[in-house]
Amino acid sequence: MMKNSSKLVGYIFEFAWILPSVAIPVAVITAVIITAFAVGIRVPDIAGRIDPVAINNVAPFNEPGVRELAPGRYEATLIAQTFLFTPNEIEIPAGSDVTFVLTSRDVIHGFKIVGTSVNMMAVPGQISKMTAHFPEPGEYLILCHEYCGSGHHVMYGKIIVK
Ligand SMILES: [Cu+2]
Repeated sequence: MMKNSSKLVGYIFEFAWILPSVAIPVAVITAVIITAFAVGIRVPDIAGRIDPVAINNVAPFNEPGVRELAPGRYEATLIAQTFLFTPNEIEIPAGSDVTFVLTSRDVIHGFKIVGTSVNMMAVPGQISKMTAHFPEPGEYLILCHEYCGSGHHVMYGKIIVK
């Protein structure tokens, strides 16, 4: 009798450890699935490679700015360099989907649009791409969030949604 009850306590303690070791990974995987599919948080695509020295001659970076692809769909091409974005102000109509195509001319920069899920790295030699929806009119701040030198704190831009 005594032997059996101590065995039972042993099982309970073992279960108390097994349960979180299964429940914690399940909770983490569930959180990843929810953020990926329900909340729309995405890892930015690596959309291609580019020679950082030849940016001025390679489309679409030879003409940075906003292009209309279809009604309500736009592509914004931006170049990051110390210490500015080109262009540093973008205007789009409310309700549009904008795909940001980004690269860096010199060092690694960040590209964060405050208030949206857009958060990319601008890496020399790499093209980054991410799409965001802008349902409401307003102004959105673009920030470089990767320390890039002495003028990093003045590296920002603006998206005006009309
Ligand atoms: Cu910076």
